[in-house]
Amino acid sequence: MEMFLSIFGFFTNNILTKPEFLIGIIVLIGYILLERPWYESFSGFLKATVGYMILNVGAGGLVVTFRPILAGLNERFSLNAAVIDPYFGLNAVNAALEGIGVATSFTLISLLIGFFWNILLVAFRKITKLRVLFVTGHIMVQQATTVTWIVFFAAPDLRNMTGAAVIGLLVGTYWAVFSNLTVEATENLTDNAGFALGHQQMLGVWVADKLAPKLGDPEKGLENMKLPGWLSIFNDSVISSSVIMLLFFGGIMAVLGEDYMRQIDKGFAASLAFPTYIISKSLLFAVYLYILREGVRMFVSEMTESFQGISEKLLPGVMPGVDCAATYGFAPPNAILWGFILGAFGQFIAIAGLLIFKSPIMIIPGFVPLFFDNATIAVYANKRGGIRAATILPLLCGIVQVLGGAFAAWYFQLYQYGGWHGNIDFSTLWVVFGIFLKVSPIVGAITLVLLMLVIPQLQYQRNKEHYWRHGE
Ligand code: ASC
Repeated sequence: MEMFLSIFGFFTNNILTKPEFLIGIIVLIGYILLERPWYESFSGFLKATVGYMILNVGAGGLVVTFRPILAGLNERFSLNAAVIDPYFGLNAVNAALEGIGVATSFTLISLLIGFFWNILLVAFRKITKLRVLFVTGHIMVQQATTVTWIVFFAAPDLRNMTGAAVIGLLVGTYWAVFSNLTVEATENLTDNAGFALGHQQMLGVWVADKLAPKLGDPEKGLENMKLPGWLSIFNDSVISSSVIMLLFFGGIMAVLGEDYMRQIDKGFAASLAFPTYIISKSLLFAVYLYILREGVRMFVSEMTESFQGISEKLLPGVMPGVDCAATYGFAPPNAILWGFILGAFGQFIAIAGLLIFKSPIMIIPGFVPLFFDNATIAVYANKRGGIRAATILPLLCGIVQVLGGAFAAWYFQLYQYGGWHGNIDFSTLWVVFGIFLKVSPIVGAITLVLLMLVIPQLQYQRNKEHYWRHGE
């Protein structure tokens, strides 16, 4: 048992939570199966791994730089609000688990069970009709953690290994089924690049992809939006993201004030003036977005090519579920910013609603759901319904993120620990799941898993001919 656990520990810490290696190894295997010379396979491994690491530098830089600024509003003004952001959600759950005297390692056990369950579901794809292996490790950690709390909160009797198995089955089925639900939309967006989403807005993307054509015209997309005269400088995404973020985050930093920023940011050199600090911090947005897109380009092109090997020879019809940022290379850059702005509008409208109706729960926007969910929804919405869909859907998503997040923070009692996961699937789908589980833990969990497993069957029935695009 000891050895088993240490092998699992090694696997979790070195491969599962390091998606760059998981992707790199998948690419390597793909090239070997395509019988490429060893040096080409090796360079494919390196380019995919480095590409993913570059993506991580961009995404991580955005998160680390801008998350504390939004969250700072809470602390600076003692708002006692819950921050809707998966990193705050993770801390809240760990604190809550400690609060009820339960080891936080349950979250990792559930994560492993979920991952292997996902593999099994895909291995039996002839029966399950599931085509995607979720490989985004840091997201799996966050989601397994939140679901651990949802189950342990709903069913105190399940605060044990049986509970960990229930959580693993629930979350693993969610990974397999909902990433599978994004296949068609992602293939359409990327012109069959061979991956699906393995992230936090998979239901959101499916809904957006279905609603977008009803809301607008794909011919009138953001890529065709050409601003006239001097405004044309904003057609360049470096300019538009710099200016927008200077206004948005610059404004917030100015409100937070120099003293507070010096307090929370140890990198704020004593010799640096506040205005210079604000400008350089805000411009980092454009820098990280640029880096992120370069990384995406590098690893996606390797993955697309090598995955033919896997889908032809090893696992016909299977594809990886990857970070939402992978889709940003397939959209005009202004779609990403557009989603962010409209999502922010939506969130502010909903927060104003909470204030006006004197909600006992107050919410502070979290950077991760605000940016990554809404940018992703806008990317898919724009593809199928142009600028109108890319305007309406992130706006609605922002509203639901706040209202659903407020309800979840209250219902699951994580409010007192300061945060809730906050991504759109966790402010909608998982709230409903949680209520279900509270009413009837074991029967509820079995029913939910079975209901989820029906979804790919329906997808298959509707689209038998093109379902297995890469063979089978
Ligand atoms: C998340 C999360 C991140 C980002 C990143 C986007 O949900 O936890 O760090 O989105 O995965 O590229």
